[in-house]
Amino acid sequence: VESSIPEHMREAWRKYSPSGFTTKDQFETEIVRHIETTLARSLFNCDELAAYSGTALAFRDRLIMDWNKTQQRQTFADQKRIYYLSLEFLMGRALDNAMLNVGLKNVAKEGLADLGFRIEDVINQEHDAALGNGGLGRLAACFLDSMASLNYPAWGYGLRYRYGIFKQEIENGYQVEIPDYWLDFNPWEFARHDVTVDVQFYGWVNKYTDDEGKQIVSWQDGEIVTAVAYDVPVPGYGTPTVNNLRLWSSKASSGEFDFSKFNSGEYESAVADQQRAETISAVLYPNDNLERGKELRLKQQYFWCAASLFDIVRRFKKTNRKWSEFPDQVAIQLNDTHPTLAVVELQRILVDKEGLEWQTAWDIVTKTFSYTNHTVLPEALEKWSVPLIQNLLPRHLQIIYEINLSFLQTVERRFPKDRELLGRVSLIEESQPKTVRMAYLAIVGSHKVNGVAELHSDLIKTTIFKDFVRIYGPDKFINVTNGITPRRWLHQANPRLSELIASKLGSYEFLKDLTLLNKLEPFVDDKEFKKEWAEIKYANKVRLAQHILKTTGVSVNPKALFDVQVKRIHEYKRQQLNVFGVIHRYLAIKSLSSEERKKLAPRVTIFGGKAAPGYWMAKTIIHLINKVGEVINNDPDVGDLLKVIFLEDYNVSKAEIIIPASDISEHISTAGTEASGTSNMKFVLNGGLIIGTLDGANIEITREIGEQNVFLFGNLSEDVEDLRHNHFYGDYQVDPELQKVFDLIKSGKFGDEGSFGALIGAITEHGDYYLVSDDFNSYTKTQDLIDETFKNQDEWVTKCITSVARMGFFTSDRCINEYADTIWNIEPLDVAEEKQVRART
Ligand code: GPV
Repeated sequence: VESSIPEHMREAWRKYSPSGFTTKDQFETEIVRHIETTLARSLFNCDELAAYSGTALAFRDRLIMDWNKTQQRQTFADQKRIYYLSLEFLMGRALDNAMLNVGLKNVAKEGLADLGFRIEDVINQEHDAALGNGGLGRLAACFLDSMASLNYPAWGYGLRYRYGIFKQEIENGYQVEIPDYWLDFNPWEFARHDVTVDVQFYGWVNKYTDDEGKQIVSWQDGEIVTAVAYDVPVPGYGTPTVNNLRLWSSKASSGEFDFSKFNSGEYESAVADQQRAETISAVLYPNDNLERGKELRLKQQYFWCAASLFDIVRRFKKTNRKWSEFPDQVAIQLNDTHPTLAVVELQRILVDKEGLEWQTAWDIVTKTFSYTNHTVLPEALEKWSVPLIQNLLPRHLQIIYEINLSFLQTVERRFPKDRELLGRVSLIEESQPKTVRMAYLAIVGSHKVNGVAELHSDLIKTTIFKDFVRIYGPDKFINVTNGITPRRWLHQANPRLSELIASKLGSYEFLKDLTLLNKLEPFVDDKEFKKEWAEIKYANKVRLAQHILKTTGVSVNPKALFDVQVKRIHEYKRQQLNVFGVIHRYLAIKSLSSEERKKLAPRVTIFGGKAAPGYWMAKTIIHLINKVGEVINNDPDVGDLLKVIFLEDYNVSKAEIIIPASDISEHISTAGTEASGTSNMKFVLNGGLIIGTLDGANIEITREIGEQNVFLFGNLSEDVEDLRHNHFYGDYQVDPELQKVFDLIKSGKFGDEGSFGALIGAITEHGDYYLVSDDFNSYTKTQDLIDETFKNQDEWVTKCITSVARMGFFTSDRCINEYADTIWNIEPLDVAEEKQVRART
C-alpha cells in the first residue's frame, strides 16, 4: 500500500514536524505536558513514578524523531543491513541510557530539580527490561548499543515476552520465584498494529505436479497465529542514529479466529483459543546454558523466525532486486542455535514460495547466515525431537532431511568409505526418538561460525565441531572475542570514574574509542589522581554497603575488601568453590587467638545470581550460601573480619551498583567451561581486580593487562580430561582442607537439612566433574595472596589503574567492527551531515 504524503503537501508537514527539546525550559514544558495530558495527573498528584513516566515520555518523543530519520536515511542509502536474531535481549533500564546518549542528562537533572525531584530517584523508578537470562542476552544488548553508536544499519529481532526473567526472593534461605509482569507501563515500545505476520503451525504437506509439469509443494491447513510488531528504539551514543529492536507478540489470527463460535454459544472455547495463541510469547524460558526440548519453546522459535524472515524478505522485495542480490543486502546473525529454523524458513520461502531451484536457493541461504556458538556444555546444545518437528512443522522437517541428504552426499564424495564420519556429522541423530542436531544445521546453513573468546573458539574446533573443520576447512570457523559497551558499563554505572578519566584524557572521546584509555597509564604515579581514584571506589562501596543494609539488614564495613561473585548460579561457574572457600576462611578465623585475628584483612564476600527454577543443585548452593551467611554474620568471634552476603534478584540495574563497588570479583569456572564471560570485563573496566581460572576471556584479559595484575589459579583446560579420568580410576583423595569444610557442614553447623549432602557427594562420591577439590588448594592460596596485596593500598590502586588503561580491547565496538568486517561484509552509514554537536553530560 502506498501511503506517502504527496510531494506538494510535504512543505506543511515539514513545517509542523516537532524539533525536539534541547533546553531545560523546553524539557520542563514537555514533562509537565505529558504528566497532565498523557498521564492525566497534576501538581497535586505527582509522585516519583509519575515524574519518571513524564520524563521517559519526553525522551521517548525525542528518540522516536531520530528513529524516524534514521529509518528514512537507511532506506534511502539502500545499503546492506545486519539483522541480529536473538531470543534474549537483556536491556535493563532505558531512561538513563537515553539521556546520556542524546547528551541531555544535565538538562533533565536541572529540569527535574525545578519541579521538585532528584534525578537518581526518578531513574530508580524504572522497571528493568529483563528479556534474558544472563551473558548471552546481555551481550545482545551491548551489541545493539554498539551497532547504533557506530552507525551500522542494524535491526534486532526478538520476542516480546509478557513475563521476563522471574524476580528472585530469598525466603528462609531458599530461592522463591515471582513472575515478572513488566508491561504495565512501558514507554519504550511502539505497538505497530499494522505490522503483522501470520505464522502457520501443524497441518500437512501437499506435493503435486501442476498443468505445466512443475513440482508444487504446499503446506496446508493447521493453525495460524498472528505476530504483531513492537518496536523499541535503540539510541547510539553521540550520534543521530537510533536503530530498531523489533519484538514480536503473538495473538489469535483475526482471519483464523472462529467468530462463529461466539454466536453458537462456545464463548469460552473461543476465548481459550485466543489465550493459546497468546501463550506463545507469554514467557521467557528461565534456563541458562540448558535446553529442555519443550514444544512451546519450539513454537516460540518458529513463530519468531517466521515473522522476522517474512519482515526481512518483505523489506528486500521493496527494492526490486534479483534474488541473487539478497546476500548483498541482508546479513543474518544467529545468536546461538535458537534461531536456526530461520535457515530452513528462508530455504522454504525461496523454493516453495518464490520458485527458485534448490541449489540456487541454498547458495543464497548460506551466504546470508552466520552462527555464533556460546557454549561447549553438552546439556546446552539444542536437539529437537524429529516427531515433534514432524507434527509442528511438517514441511520444515522435509527440508531439513533434504539439506542433510545433500550435505552427506558432499561429505561422502570428499571422504569416501568413512561411514562413521557420516553418522557423526549427520544432522539427524539416530537416537530414540531421532533428533535434529541444531548446531550442525546452523553450521551447514552458515558461511561463518564463531566462538566468543580465543580458548572457546579453539575448543569448538578441536572438540564438538572437529569433524566440520575437516569438512569445510579451518577458515569457516573464526573467533570474535566478546566485548561490553563502555557507555552503560563505565559512563552510566560509574559516572564519577568516567568523569575522572575524562578530566585526565581531556574529553569523553574514550567512550567511542576505548583504546584511548591507554593514555591513563602515565598517571599511575600521580598522587592526587590516585587519591581521587581511591575515593571514588570508596564512595561506590559506601553506596553498595547502604544497599546491603537496606535489603539484608546486615551492616558491612566499606573499608573491608569487597569480594564479589555475581552471575547465574551454575555448577560449572563454581559458586560452591567460593562458599567452601568462605567456610575455610571461617575455620581459620575461629582457630586464631583474638590477638592474631587483629592481623587479618577484613573481607565482605558478596554473592548474587538466579538459579533456574528446575535446577535443584543450583538452588542448594544458594541455600548453603544463605545459611553460611547467617552463622558467620552473627558470630561475635568474627565481627568485621568476614561477612557473607547474598543479594536478592541480581539483574542489570543491580549490576550497575555492584560492579563499580568491587575490589575483587570471582570468575572461577572449571577451565574450558565458560565460553567467554563478560562480567570479568565489566569489573576490570570499573577498577576492580579479578581472581580467575585460565578460562574464557580471562585469558585474553590477562594478556592485555599483564599477569601481575590478575590473580590466576587452578588447573588448565588441557588437563581437565585426565583429571576427571583419575577421579574414577586413580587413587582419589579429597583435598584435606576441603574435607574439614565438609566435616563442618556435615556436623549440622549450617542446618542439617541433609540437602547439603548432595553438594558434598557430587565431589566425594560422584567424580567431582567440576574439579572443585583439584583446584581448592590453589584457590585458597590465591585468596591469601589477595589479602596480602590488598594491605598495600598504593600498590593495589596502581594495579587497578594500569588494568583499566589496558582494557580498550574489550569494548563491544571493537567486537562489532570485527563481525562487520570478517562476517557481515557491511559498512557503517555516513551520518556526518546529520551529526549535531550535542552537549555531553
Ligand atoms: I549457550 N551463555 C549464556 O549466558 N546463556 C546460554 O544459554 C549460553 C551461553 C553465555 C556464556 O555462558 C558466557 O560464557 C558468554 O560470555 C556469554 O554467553 C556471551 O557469549
